Amino acid sequence: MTTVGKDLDRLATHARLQEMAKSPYDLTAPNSLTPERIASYRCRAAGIDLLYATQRVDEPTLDTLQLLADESGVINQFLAMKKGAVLNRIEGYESENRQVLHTACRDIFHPPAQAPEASKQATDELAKLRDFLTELDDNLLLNDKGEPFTDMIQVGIGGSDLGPRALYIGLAAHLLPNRRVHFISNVDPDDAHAVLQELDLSRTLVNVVSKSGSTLETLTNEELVRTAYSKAGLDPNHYFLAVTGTGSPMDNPDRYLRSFYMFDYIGGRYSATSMVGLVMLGFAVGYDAVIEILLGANDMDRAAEEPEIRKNPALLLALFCVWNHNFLGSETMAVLPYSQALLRFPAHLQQCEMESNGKSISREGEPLRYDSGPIIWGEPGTNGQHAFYQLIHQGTTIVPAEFIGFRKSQYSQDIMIKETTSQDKLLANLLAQSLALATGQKNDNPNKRFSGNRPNSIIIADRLTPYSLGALLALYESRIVMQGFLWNINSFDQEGVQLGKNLANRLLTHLAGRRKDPSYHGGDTDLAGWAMLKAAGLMDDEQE
Ligand code: G6Q
Repeated sequence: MTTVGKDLDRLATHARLQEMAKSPYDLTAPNSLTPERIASYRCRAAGIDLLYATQRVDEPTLDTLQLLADESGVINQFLAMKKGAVLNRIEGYESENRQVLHTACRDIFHPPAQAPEASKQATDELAKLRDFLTELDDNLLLNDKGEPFTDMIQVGIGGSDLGPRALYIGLAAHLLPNRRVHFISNVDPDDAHAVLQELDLSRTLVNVVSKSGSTLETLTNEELVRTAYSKAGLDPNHYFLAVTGTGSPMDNPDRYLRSFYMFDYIGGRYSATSMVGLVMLGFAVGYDAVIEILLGANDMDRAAEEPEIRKNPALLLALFCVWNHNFLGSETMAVLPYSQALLRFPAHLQQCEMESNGKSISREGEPLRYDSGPIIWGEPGTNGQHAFYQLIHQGTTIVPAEFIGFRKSQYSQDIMIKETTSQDKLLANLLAQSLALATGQKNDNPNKRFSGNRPNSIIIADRLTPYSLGALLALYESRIVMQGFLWNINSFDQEGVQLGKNLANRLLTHLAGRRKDPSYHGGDTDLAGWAMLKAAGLMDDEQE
């Protein structure tokens, strides 16, 4: 089953939106943000509210965005994806040619599953995980000295690190007693050293996560950590777990205490709800919390099937991105969580969005005639307010923003000062920023003038919990793939990272060659690479 899309600029609605973009809704006009508008420009799914009165849209724009969604068949493509269509492909060219079934990992609550085989594989892995966690909880699985494990190191990079790490930090308030997780991702040896030096290795499990089982950074770090265990007199095979693709070079259960699997049809950056994230999260927050994450994600996945844009937050967010980016001309987008626990969520979204949608050819291999994915960036508020918000408010570039907040704090440990809690202060700031960006401020002094009309949305839920975090993750995953459908690009491969990897390997060949044989000269075959090594001072004896 394959699904072919249509280029954005070949849709009839494209020209209509271009026309509308000449005079978008003016948020600075008197009475533009009426209480009725604020109350009604709101959409809810899986416990998450999306407030969008501060976007530059009105009823005619929304109606036309609805037509755009219908005409591009975005929801049909989303449904096809969930049922196992081969969407990771470029028509007529060599490509990964795979299904895209991360949603199947959580389609386990409402049988029959949409992609039954994939959901069955997810359920089987979950059962293995539950057994493993029960052994740990019941002290049936102990270290060589008969003590329980208290720590875990996750070794992985990219999709095998960012999403899982963002979720772990997001759920630190839910940690089981005496459980902590640490991450080693960078091949920078200092990253590993900093983690290893503070741990009692004898009570630490190591979860090596690599779908391909062949990633340089991860394999290097695995060896580094294995060496540390051996030096400490510990047998690494009694401490190391693997999460990998079936048949990968890491699929070697003899080397690991346990092996868990993820599958070809789950892309790295979409893999946080596969074993890539769940083994570590199960250790940290327990199996029940893992199920809650999956439930939240599945509820949002189901809500994302809704064809009416006003009832589908993922689709609305995707359409606002296209509206702001392709029609109103913004180049970047800020994700601004008003929650310290979401510290690494923007970093995860950066990968998810930019690796997925940083493309310049269509699914037919043709150069795009319009922009695809924006640059994504962000930091938690209110800290960001004291850093880069100046540019968002008064800079020459318009940065559409997405604020994320929660009505209640995670720990409920708060202080009342001047009749308001810290949580009140946090949320008042979030709402104030949204209003300030939208409405701006007139002033005779140009230095104190705010132009306004800076579009933004608010995503708000009751509290950051395993359920709401699962729903939030799925909200973003779905909006990112929907944007890809609207742009008619393949959001599921990442050929753009290959060239740098290949060149790094070539440079490593030179370094190794020189280390083995001082007369080795790589400049014969690689003038530029060799010259770069010399200029950087990595070929000391060749310095002029
Ligand atoms: C994500 C990418 C990439 C990948 C890493 C790690 O979609 O494919 O970030 O996750 O390169 O790959 P492995 O899991 O195979 O080590």
